[in-house]
Amino acid sequence: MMKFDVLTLFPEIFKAVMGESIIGRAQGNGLIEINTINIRDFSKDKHRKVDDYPYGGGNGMVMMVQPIYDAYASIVEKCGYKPRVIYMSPQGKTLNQELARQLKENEHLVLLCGHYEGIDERVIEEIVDEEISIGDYVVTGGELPAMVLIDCVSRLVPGVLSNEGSFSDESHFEGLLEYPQYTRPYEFINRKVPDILMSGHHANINRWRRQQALLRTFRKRPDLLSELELDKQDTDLIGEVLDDSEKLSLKSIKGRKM
Ligand code: 4H6
Repeated sequence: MMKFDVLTLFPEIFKAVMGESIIGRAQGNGLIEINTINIRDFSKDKHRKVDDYPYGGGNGMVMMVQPIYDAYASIVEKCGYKPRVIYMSPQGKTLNQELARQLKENEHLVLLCGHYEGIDERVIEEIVDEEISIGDYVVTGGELPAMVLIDCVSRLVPGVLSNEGSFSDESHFEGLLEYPQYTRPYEFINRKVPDILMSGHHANINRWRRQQALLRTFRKRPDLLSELELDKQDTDLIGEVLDDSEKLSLKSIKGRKM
């Protein structure tokens, strides 16, 4: 069981989005738990105010220390220890599959979602252990990034994906992109499924899939390929399907960080 507590002004978004599909089922199965804590419930203001004007002037509003700190303290009080707190922010370390694997090792994570122009720096200093970004762009609140992180980490929790180990085979496993997938019908607007997949020869199919994964990664994301050590088998495999100029370019990225 992995537990996520989310500090947010918009708890309903989480209930709606994370209540569906694989993540919804994982919650139902007790494999993960996602609790939302409405920061506004901890406002001491009669109008439930949680933001104020920035000291020094400037545009927008800043989320106040007190409601966030008290919301966090309510979690600590309930669980009896200080769980790891992650602040979703454009200034954080970029989330990738490697970081997701590390995060999965935590039994309990608290995700802090900012809004407006962000949060008073002092609450970040006081409670935040790690700042994480989902990529180099800005969205209006930390909620969507938090949901991306929860989804990405939860699918690594054993049992969450019905087909156990199906994630080990795919996408960023070993740093390669996924091979192409096909299902019925066999023919669609003159495009047939590759013969090899119809052959029933599983060794050849696995070899072809590996070749396609290498080829796609080389063509679409050469930056990922340059992070990997290709052994001779893989180099020969992709070499079968590259033209001469691609072979040269593969040589130039191999063993060199781009
Ligand atoms: C913290 C600080 C995360 C959170 C500022 C959050 C992108 C990511 C936010 C802000 C986020 C990411 C508030 C600054 C709106 C811009 C919420 N955006 N912003 N890349 N936004 O993970 O104005």
